[in-house]
Amino acid sequence: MTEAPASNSERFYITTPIYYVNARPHLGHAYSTIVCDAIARSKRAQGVETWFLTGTDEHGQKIERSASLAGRSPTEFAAAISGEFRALWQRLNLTNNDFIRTTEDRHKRGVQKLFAVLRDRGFIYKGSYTGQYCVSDELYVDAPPGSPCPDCGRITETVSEENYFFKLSAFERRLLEYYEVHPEFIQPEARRNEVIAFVRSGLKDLSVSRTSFRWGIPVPGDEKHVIYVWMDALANYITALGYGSDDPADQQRFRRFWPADIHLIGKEISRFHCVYWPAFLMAAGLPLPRSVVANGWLLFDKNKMSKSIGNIVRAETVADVLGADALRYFLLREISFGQDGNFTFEALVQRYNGDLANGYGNLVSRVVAMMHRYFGGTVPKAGGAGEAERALQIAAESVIPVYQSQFEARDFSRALETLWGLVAAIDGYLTAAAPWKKPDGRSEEDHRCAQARVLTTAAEAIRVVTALAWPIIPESTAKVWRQLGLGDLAQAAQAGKLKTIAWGSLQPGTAFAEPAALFPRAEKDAIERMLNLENQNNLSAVAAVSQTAEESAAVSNPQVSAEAAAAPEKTKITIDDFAKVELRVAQVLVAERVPKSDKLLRLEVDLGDEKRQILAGIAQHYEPEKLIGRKVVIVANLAPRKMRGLESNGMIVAASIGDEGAPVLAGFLEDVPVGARLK
Ligand code: ME8
Repeated sequence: MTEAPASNSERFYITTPIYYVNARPHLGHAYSTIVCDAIARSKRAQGVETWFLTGTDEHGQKIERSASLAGRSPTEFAAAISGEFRALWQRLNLTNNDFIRTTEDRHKRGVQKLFAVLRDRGFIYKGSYTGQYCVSDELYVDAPPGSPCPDCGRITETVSEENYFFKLSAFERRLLEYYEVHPEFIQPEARRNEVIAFVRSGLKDLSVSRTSFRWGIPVPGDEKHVIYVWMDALANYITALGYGSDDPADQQRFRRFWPADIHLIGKEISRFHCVYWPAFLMAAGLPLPRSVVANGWLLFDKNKMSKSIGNIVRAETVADVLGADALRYFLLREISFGQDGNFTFEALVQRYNGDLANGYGNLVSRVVAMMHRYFGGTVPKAGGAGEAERALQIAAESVIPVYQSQFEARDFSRALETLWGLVAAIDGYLTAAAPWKKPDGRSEEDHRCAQARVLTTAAEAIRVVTALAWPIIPESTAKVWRQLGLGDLAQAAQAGKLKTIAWGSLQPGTAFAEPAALFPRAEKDAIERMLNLENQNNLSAVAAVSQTAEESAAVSNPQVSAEAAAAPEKTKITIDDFAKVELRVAQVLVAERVPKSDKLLRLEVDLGDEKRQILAGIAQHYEPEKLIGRKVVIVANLAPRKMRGLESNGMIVAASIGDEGAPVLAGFLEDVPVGARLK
C-alpha cells in the first residue's frame, strides 16, 4: 500500500531535515527547525496529537573527512556536534518530541531492515559503479571526470567500486503519476516543477552502497559495503518512529504517526526527498509522506548562508543579545516562506525595536502597569461597551480567522503582519481613549468607569494577540499570559484551551501578576555586540582547530613535545607551534584580477570539504587563467582579513625569490588529493 491515507485531522507528524554534523549549527538550520516548531505548537494548540522530529545525520564520507581534519574519531566528532544542535534547540525553546542520531542502534536496525526489505522484494541488485561523486552533497553526478558538481560547483571525485544498486529507473512512471494525482505532495509549485522536470528527463538506477570507506551502516549480510548515506539519512523519518523495532510500543508509534504530514526541508534537497525517498517507500510497500515542503534560503551578504561559504551567523549570538523569541519572530516575519530572504543585523534590530520592544512589549507593559495603578491589579467589572470598544472587538474577531488561515497556508510573514495590525489597533484605541487623563467636566465615577472599560477591553485584545502569537514567540507570550493572571500558557495550550480563541474570556476579578520586562529596547550597540560575539566565536573556532592539531601532534609524538616543553629555544619553534599552522592542499576553481589593483588576484579554491575565497598578491607574476585547476598549498586557519573590500580567508604559500621577492607557488611532483594536510 503506497497511497498516503487522506490527511488525518487528529494526528500530525512533522520533521526537519536531519543536519550534518560536519560543522556547528547556524541560522539556516535554526530557520527550518523554528518553522517546524511553530507549526507543531500551533497543531498542538488546536488539540491535534503532534509528533515533531529532528536530529543529526552522522555517517558518510563528508563527516569522516571532517572528523579526520579535526584530528578526532568520527564517533567523538559526531557526538560533539550533535550535542551542539541539541543544546541549541533547547535554547530556542523548540518542542521536538524526539531527536534522532543516525549513529543510534535503533536507527541502524531500521535502516538495515529497509535495505533487506528492498533487496528481498527484488529492487536491489549488485553491480559496479564508475563515475563521479560529490562528497560535499553526497551525490552521484552523471558527468565526465573532473566535472564540477551541478549543485554546489565543487570538483567531483571519480569513484570506481562494486556497489549495490536500487532500481530507481523502475519508478519513473509511478512517481510522475503520483505527482499528478497528489499536487500537494511537493510544495511550493516551483520545487514541484523542478522535480517533475528532473524525473521526466529519465531516472537511472541509483548506487546505494559504498566500499571505499567504513563510516556508515553495513549492508546486512555483506559487511564490506556501507549503505549510501542518503538512504541511511532519509530512513530516519521512519526509524525514529519505531520502524524495524520489535517493541510493541515502537510499532504502535510507527502505525500511529506514519505517514508524515510534512517533511520540511531546504530547497536544495528536494530531489532526495521527492524522488529517492518516495521510490524507496514505494519499493518497500510503505505509505508515502503527505507532503514535502521546501523553505527558501536564508541569505547573508547575498549568498546562501552556509558553512562551506563561511558566511554564517550563529543563532546563539542573536539569542544572547535579543533573546530567542526575537530570532523566532524575525525569521518568520521577515522571510516570505518558500522564498529566499536576507538576514541583516540592521533589519533584525529594526524589527525587534519596532514590532517587539515598542510594539507588543510596550503595549503590554502600559496596560498591565495601569491595571495595577488604577485597580490594584484586579480586573474590574466593566460597564457596557461603547463604539470604540465594539470597533476593537470587531477588529480582533476578524483578525483571528485571517491570521489562522494565513498561518495554516504557511504565509507566516503575512499572518504576523495581520496580527501586528491588531497590536497597532489596540495601541490606537488606548491612545485615543487616554485612560490616564480625566477629561474636564467628567465626574470621578464616570472616569473610573471609563478606565475600567478601556483597560479591560485593551487587556482582552492583548489576550487574543498573545494566544495567537504563542507558537511563534512562546517565551514572551507565556510571560504576558502570567501577567494577565491567566496562569501557564503552555499548559493551557496542552489542555486544548487555545482551541478556539474567542473574544470575551478575561473575567472580572482576575488578578494580574507584577509587570515584568518583555523586550528591553535594543540600544545602538546591539549590532556591535552581535558582531563582536560572531568575531570572538570565529576566533575560538580557529583556536579550537589549532588546539586539536596541537593535541593530536602531542599524542602522535609525545616525546618530541615533552622535550620541547623541557627545553624551549628562543629562536626555534616547537613541533607544537608548527602543528598550529594548518597547511592544506587546495585546488583553484576561479582566478581573476581584483579591479583597480595591479597586485591582487581573487581566487576561489576548493579544499575538498569547503570552498574559500583567498586574495593573493601574485597578479604581476601569474596569469589568472593559467592558475585554474592548479593545486596549491594554503594556510587554512589564518584569521580572515579584508583587502579592497573583499574578504581573504587563508593564504597561498609561495617561495619568495630574488631582491624583488617574486612569488613562486608551492606545489607537488606527485598527484595529491585536494584537502590533504601538510605535516
Ligand atoms: O542536507 N537557509 O544537512 P545540512 C535556509 N543531512 N535553510 C538552510 C540554510 C539556509 N541558508 N542552511 C541550511 C543535509 N538550511 C542532510 C539532510 S535529511 C534526510 C538529510 C537548512 O546540514 C535547510 O533545511 O546540509 C537545509 O535543507 C538543511 O538545513 C541542510 O542541512
